[in-house]
Amino acid sequence: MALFLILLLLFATTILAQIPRPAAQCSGYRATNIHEDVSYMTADLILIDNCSLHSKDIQNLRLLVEYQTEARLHVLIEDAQKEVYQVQEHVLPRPKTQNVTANDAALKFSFTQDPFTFNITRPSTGDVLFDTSDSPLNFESQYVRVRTSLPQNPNLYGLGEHSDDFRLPTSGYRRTFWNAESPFIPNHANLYGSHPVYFDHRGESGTHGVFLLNSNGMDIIIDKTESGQQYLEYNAIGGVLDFYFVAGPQPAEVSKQYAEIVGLPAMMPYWTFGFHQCKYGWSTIDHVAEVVANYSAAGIPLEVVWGDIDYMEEKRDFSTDPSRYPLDRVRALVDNLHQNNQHYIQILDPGIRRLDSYGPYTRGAEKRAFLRASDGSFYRGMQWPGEVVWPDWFTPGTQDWWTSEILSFYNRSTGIDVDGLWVDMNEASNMCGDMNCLTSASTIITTAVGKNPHQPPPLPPHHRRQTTPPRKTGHKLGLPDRDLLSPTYPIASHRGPLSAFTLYTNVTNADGSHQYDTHNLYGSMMSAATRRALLTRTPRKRPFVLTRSTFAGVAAHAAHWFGDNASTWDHYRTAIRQLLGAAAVQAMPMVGSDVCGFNGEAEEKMCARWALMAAFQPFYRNHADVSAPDQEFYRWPLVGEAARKAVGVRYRLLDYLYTAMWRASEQGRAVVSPLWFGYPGDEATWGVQTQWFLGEALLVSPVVDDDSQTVRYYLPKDVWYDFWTGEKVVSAGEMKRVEGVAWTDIPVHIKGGSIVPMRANSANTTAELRKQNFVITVAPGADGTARGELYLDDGESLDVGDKKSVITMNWNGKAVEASGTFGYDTDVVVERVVVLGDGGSRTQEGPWGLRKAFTLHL
Ligand code: MIG
Repeated sequence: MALFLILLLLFATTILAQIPRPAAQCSGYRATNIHEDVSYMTADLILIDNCSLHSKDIQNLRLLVEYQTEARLHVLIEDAQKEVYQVQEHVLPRPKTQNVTANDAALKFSFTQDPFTFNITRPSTGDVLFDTSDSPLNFESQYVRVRTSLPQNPNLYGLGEHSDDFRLPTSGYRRTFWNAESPFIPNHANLYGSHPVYFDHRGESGTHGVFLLNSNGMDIIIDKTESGQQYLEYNAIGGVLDFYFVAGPQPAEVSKQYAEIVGLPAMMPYWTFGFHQCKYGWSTIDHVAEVVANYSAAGIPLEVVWGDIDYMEEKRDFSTDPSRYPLDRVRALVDNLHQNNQHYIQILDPGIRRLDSYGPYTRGAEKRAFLRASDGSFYRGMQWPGEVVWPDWFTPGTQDWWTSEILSFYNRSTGIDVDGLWVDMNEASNMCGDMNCLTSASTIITTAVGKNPHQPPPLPPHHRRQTTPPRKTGHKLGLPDRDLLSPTYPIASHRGPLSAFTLYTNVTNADGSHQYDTHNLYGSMMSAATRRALLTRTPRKRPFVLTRSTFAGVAAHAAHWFGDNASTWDHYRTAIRQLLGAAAVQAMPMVGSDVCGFNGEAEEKMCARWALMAAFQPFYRNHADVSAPDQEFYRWPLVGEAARKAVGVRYRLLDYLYTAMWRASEQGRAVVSPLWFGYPGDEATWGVQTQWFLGEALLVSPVVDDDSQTVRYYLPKDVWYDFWTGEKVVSAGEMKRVEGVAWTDIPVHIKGGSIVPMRANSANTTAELRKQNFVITVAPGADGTARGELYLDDGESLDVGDKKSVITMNWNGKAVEASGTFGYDTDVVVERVVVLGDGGSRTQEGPWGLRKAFTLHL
């Protein structure tokens, strides 16, 4: 591992040392045949002069501009022949246009004709949001470039997945999109997912979002020209320019508008908000049973236990190791968990062992479910089980096969009754370091070989050849005659060439598209296929899928964790930045890091802090590598104490979190947001990346410095209440410094003007939690009023129909009026209302039922 790390670092530094080249100027395109209507316009774009910077110029382009909604403007520049690859509609369904009149829209498109350049403005303020006039566009077969000028030092966020600052650097910064297995989540590197969306926050004058719907490998450069002009530049190695601009103007509205484009996140089952424990390296089922027992003995609620690849026989999907994880013992454990209202999830990898005696392989082969090399044989590579083939998600046969393997292995009466599935290695990760699987540059391969006596000899070079099936124009599946292995424009992937450690990019998918264009979609497609399989297995319940690799829109199918971080304070802080990027910008609410860190040894105090911090983040799972010591919360007294407190308070707040999740799945409202979402005009908030809002009422401000008991956090100008003591804090917009924060404490504030529903008591499982009554906490704002919301349903149905309650609560200084819909039948009541205020809190005992509207008088 150490050698691997060093190689990785060497490689990353070589790449990072290169400064982005100044973009050469070509003459670009001329707009002709312009047709303007009230809600859209079209034009032909004709190449002015050959330029061919990196590949062949495309002569004729077509422009479409659509005023899709008042807040959303669509700008598509595609090749006139419609051959260039575009993300398949079934992979990412496009939002429908509502054809609003340009005059009613919040954004305005303008252009110059010769050369063609365009800009996007916000007429209400006159702000120029996007402006390509400084450099005409390049649209080549393997290189697409467009650059926008920006105001100096803009506040840009997003462009995940990365581990860098939440507010992106504004000079010399490059973001590469190429999904890659990325141990230790290095900075300034492409990680597991690609989300070409950024938010540009301009304080009082508004926030907008820019999404480039393009799955090709790309570098986005944020820098300044020699003359000091700020810009952001897209350099893609294929695909079209399919831009969506959303107007906000409030940051929270930009989140919603983006979620509407890529798809609203799937509603999560209630139990998935419980605490999860995982570990790579639980070598026997007995060990797992011990962990469960230890949690129980330690009095730390454990909701979900996970099975990493340890359960498998020779690391093969859909198998259990007969001696270490005998099927009947696994079944017994799962039964036991279920009897105790706990849950079980297992991992699946996409690499399928190529072996004639292995059913999942032979059945997949029959269904033609696997990717093929150019000679027609199955495309092969190396993964944990040895030589593998990979599912081709672009053919219906693959879904059938995947579903039927899942149905049979996870059969409730004969197999393992999992409650959800975890899909890993789906970048897709290939342990072959080079094109012929000959590289031993990475110790990963040696490890794999060492662990697997059946390692086949290196693969023949038959994968190198490339064929292009004859096709009609208009298919949008990719131009012919491209160099699908080594395009001239080298994106800066920290794993090296495009095909290194993944599927070779010249592999053709069943529909005729190529991995070159679809690489970044592999993980999302596997997530969607797994979700569909779970829906077939249990049609009326919400599936739960956790995925490592992602693309824009993945949250409609799956939750996501941030991959293989390390057990360091640095990655403890990184987890907050990643949370903000994913949840607030990329419309992925159900996310979290490996709590206490994946690689390396977790230290007690750090793990205690992490246990507390992650309790206030949506997906809450402790996980570690096979080479890391066990790090369950009960292993240290301090962490145990922190965890009991953390899980306890999280569970009391679970319905508050669940309500936020429901809002996200209904409307795209962010579950987690940065301070500036709440205080867009307050400049002091724009760079904050160590605090976050959970829902709209709770501001979490953990201690973030290494081994420190001092915290500095910002409280914007407002009325706040200490979450733990109820003490009122009126801030003029101040940095607070608190010393002596116990290792079992985390600062949290309630924003004035909020009502927070909480369960009166925590419980050992979420099933028990659902039986607890509520306490309503009212935190009046400066004007003396407050509002909040409570969503209730059965916690698991895919479609709850009318059987839900959406309760709006308003405090007017004297009473809480609760109204809304009350379709969820429950005996649970509001047992108490607490109003926070100057001289301490006032309490009124209930009960008030939750079956109809009620008023809580004080
Ligand atoms: O190459 O399944 O990110 O969470 O424990 C490592 C074993 C493979 C990587 C995942 C990690 C998981 C591990 N997997």
